Order: sequence, then structure tokens, then C-alpha cells
Amino acid sequence: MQTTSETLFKQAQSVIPGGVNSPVRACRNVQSTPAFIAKGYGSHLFDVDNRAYIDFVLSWGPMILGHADPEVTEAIQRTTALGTSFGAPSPLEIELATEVRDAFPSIEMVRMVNSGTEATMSALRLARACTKRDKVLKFIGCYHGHADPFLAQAGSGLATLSIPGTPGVPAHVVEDTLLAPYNDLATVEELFQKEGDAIAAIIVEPIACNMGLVLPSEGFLKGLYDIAHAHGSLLIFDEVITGFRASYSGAQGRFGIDPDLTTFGKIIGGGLPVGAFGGKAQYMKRVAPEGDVYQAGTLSGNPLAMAAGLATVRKLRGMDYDLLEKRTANFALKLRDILAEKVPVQIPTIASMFSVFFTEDPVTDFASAQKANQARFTLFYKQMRAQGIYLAPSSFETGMLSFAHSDADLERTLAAARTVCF
Ligand code: KE4
Repeated sequence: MQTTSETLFKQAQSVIPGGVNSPVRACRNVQSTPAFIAKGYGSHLFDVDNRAYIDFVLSWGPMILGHADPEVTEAIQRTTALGTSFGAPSPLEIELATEVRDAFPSIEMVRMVNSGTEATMSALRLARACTKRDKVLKFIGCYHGHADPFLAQAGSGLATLSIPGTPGVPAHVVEDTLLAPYNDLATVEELFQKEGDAIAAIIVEPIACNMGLVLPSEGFLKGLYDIAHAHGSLLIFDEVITGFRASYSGAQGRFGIDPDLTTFGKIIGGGLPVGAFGGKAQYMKRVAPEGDVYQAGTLSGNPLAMAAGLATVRKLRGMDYDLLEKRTANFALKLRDILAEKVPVQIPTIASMFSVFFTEDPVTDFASAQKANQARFTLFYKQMRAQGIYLAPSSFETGMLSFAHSDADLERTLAAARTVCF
């Protein structure tokens, strides 16, 4: 008997490439049919067959308060009634930009866009304009959205689908993209010795979440800051995932680093399409119309997305991030103990994030992440999903807790893990 998701997936594939609007959702690498989701409340999702799941994907990050948070929902409903988009300034844009600026000391000005991809694409253009240089250094396995310059050995869906680069990206574009392994300052230093005067910026996920969860080694981020500035390059922190998740002030607030530019997405939209880039006024004032670096967007700063983002970040201001981190760490430790009795496993964790690598050795970069046993991950994913635990369908993604996850949710998840066979 076909499930409704299976029926819908067949229909979807006849009209949408791969049946999905973003590749990683297709669950191809775990040989599964994606669950078509009908609704979500708090820490739970419900698929079109009304099957309930404890959700550790949280729409890939935005839903840190849980699904259908009452205050966020009310803000959206109230704002919708007044109109959804005017293509004109609205007070809400000032309010959200101010909340971001006040939460992130490195930021003096902010420009709203509609996705993380737009944010990183725009931040790179700005860095190139400000430095009059073309090259950018990114890290293998990091993902910064799907703009051409970043599709060189990227993480997330590209790693999941083993797409090293992407047809359609001209060779000359990625020639300006330099690559180094994550946590490898020596290679960064070497590249800067060779081409430092041509490098506009280093862009980095300050906590890597798109090759699975990989933490920055001691001194790595400060090293990037020092190397970039020693060569007149900018440091861009891609905080699309970590912004308002690694702490209320993101990874930069957690680690005490002062990047020149920062990119955002996900949480600042409260589940609606929003991205942003911000940083020092000396750079941001170059953005049109104040400056000459063009960047634009029909729906940028639209009231609905602003209202959802504002309700979210204002509620987050009062939330206990330390408690959420303690609960996540405790859960990750118990999950590691359960799985380690069966097979070798690593479960890195920080803030409200964790990921599962079936490998003997600690994962410090993409090469070591790739050594993880994918067949075991697929077995784990399938058996957990069959028990109503909704994990990211790739070991090159990061699991997340929300403030809505209960102790009962975590206990149920651990009980499910105890039954997994490899
Ligand atoms: P979007 O364009 O998808 O809003 O953001 C791109 C992006 C930029 N930077 C980082 C660090 C990101 O993680 C992302 C997007 N994250 C992936 C999940 N790891 C989005 C999920 C998807 O592609 O469907």
C-alpha cells in the first residue's frame, strides 16, 4: 500500500526536477522517499498521512523556537492583514536591522535580502569592490549557497549528491575561488603568501555545518582574522546557520571574533524567506544607493518576513541558550554512548547542534567527514525515521534542537536509537 507521500512524490517528479525544490530534500542518498509534510507544531512535524515526527531538521535551521510558534504566527497573521509587500520602505525593516546590529557588535549596518545565497553573493561582491580584488578563499566542504563563486567543492547538497562542481559555472569564475581544508591555517597562509594581494576575502562558516558539524580548532578563526587583515583582505563570517543559534550573537559572539562582514538567513526570517548581510559602515556604505556596489531585490525587507523575523529574534533575546546547549550536549552524549556500543561513531556537538559520523576518528575537515560510513548512516536514518524521528537525510548536514524540544522528545529519540541495528 503506497503512502500518500509516495503518491505525491511520483506526481511531484513529473512537474518539479527531482520532485523537490531543493536537492537535499529528495532523500536520494539515503534511498528514501521524502515525507510530504502537512503541518508542524513545536518540535513535531506531521506528514500527509498524519504520521508524527520529532523534528531535528527544523527547516534546516530557521525554526529554533519550534514550528508555528504562537507569537511568530500572530505577528505574521497581524501583518498579512495589512498587506504583504509594497516595494517601499517600512518601519519593520529598521526594527529588524536594528535588532541584528544590536545583537552583533561587529555590525554597524545591515542590508536585507531574500536568502542566504543572496546574502553571501552580495557580501562577496561588496568585498571585491572594497578591496579592488577578485579572488575569494573558501573552505572545502563549507556551503555558502548556490551562487557561482561558491560552487567549488562545496558542502550540503553538493557533498550529499557527490557533485564536486556544477555544470553551468564558467571555469573562469571558480578560478578566482581558492580552496583550503577547514581548520588548515598552514594552507591558508601558503595561499596568501602566493596570492594574498589578489584575495578580496576569506569566507568561512565559523562553525562548519554543511559537512556535518565540524568545530573550528583552537586559534583557527583568530588565525583567519589575522591572516586576512595582514594582507588587506576582508573576513566574511557566513552565519546563515549559526546566527542567533550558536549564541544570541552567533558564532562571532561566542568566539569573540570581529569579522568585517557577516551573512545571515534562516532564523532572522522566522521561517519566511529572508537573508541579510551586514558589517562595518566603512564597507556597507559602498552598497547602492549610498554607494556604487549594486545589490537589489523586489521582496527584500518585505513586511511579512520582517514581522516573522522580528517576533523570532525578539523572543530569542529572552531565551536560555545555556540551558538549550546543556540539554543538547547531554542528549548528544547519551546518543553517542548508545550508538558506540554498536559501531564506531563520532557525535560532535556545540550550542543546539549535533551531527552523527559513523567513523573511528574525530572529524576535523571534509576529508575526514568523507571517511564516515555512509551505508551505516543510511541504516541509521531509515530506522530512526521509521520510529518517527526526523533527521537530516545526509551526514553532511547538522541536526538541531529547538527551544520546543521536550525531555520526552529526547528520551523517545534515544529509545529509538537503542533499537537500531547495523
Ligand atoms: P539559502 O540560499 O538556502 O537560504 O542559504 C544558503 C546557505 C548559506 N550559508 C550557509 C552556511 C548555509 O547553510 C546555507 C543553506 N543551508 C542549507 C542546509 N545546510 C539549506 C538547505 C537546502 O539547500 O535545501
